[in-house]
Amino acid sequence: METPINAFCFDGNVISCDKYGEGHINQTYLVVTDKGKRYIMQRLNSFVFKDCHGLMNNVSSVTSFLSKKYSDPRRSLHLVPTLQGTDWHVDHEGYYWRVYDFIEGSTCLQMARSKEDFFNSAAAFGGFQAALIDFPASTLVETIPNFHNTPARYQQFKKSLKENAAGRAEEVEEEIHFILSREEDAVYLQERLEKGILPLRVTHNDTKLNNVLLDENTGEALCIIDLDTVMPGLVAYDFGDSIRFGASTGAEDEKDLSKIEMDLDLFKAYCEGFIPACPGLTSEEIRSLPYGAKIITLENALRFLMDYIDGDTYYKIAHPVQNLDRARTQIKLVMDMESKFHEMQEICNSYISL
Ligand code: ADP
Ligand code: GN1
Ligand code: MG
Repeated sequence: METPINAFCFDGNVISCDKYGEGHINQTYLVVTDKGKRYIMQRLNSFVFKDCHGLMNNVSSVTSFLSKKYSDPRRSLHLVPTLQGTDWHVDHEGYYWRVYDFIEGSTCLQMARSKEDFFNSAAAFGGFQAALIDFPASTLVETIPNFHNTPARYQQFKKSLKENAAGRAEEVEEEIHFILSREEDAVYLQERLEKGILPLRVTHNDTKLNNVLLDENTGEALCIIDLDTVMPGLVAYDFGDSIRFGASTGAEDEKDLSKIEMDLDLFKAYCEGFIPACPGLTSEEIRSLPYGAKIITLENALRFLMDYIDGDTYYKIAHPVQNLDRARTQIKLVMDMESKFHEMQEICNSYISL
């Protein structure tokens, strides 16, 4: 793929530009110059994001809002301008490109090394909520409509089953059955949102552990990254997605399902970091957190399985059954969360002040 390195104001001459990171969506490159400066350059996935212009407006306003709140430049993402002075570049094929300063001295984890790592990531995601509490939410476009509307995901899933585009549905009947058997459970959050019981906040919506950078020396969280899905949402989904990914005892695509569990100690550590850092959570919001964990895990199981059935059109894959492997870990996690649900509720509810 041709990369538009001449479009951006890099400090020095570019000496390398290589694929980088573990994200499932965008094409990410590490750019290095002869002055030793490093950058993250990304081509947005226009299949996933239909309104890249609106998305970049969101990212541009959120990053400039956050950079005013933090004196340390490593605490927020910083967009590098193009030679024209814009925050992004559109190439001749219509693809959107952006460049961030590389956050030096940071580390990005695929799995927590300790409870402290997970606690630190939780405090950072809670702090992200706090930092955006006065952000003008109405200026944000919805970069993926109904992104975490789980009942709407079920409708998409059923459509995919009917179309069976890659002819794989017969092969995964057991997994399909599991997803369909939990359809009623999936409405809990959306229903409470529609009834006005749960409020919308400006949320991140993709709170995986690898979307936060930690200080490589102290392990403290430095910066929340991957702001493509920052939009109004429910706090339970942000909480839940972190649990889904970071409290799992195995990788998202682990083939050996006996290695997959939701670790209650990690769950507890996340609550300790996240709940106190989140400003003004209502009792209903706190009560909704364990549901967030289960429902977003179910939603991810559905989305991975749907992509497998569709023929792998959405997520990047490294081998032909990776989406199915991912769906299976998520199903195992949902079952494990169901068996631990009462304990999860007790831990969360202990934060409700009487
Ligand atoms: P995707 O949407 O595909 O997940 P991300 O924006 O999360 O893309 O970026 C992919 C990876 O690139 C991250 O997981 C992280 O390792 C790295 N990364 C992204 N931005 C930066 C940055 N500013 N500094 C250092 N590493 C970064
Ligand atoms: C994608 O971009 P990345 O890899 O951080 C996806 C999330 C999924 C996640 C599963 C825009 O996140 O919704 O939960 O993969 N992002 C988008 O790992 O669809
Ligand atoms: Mg990411």
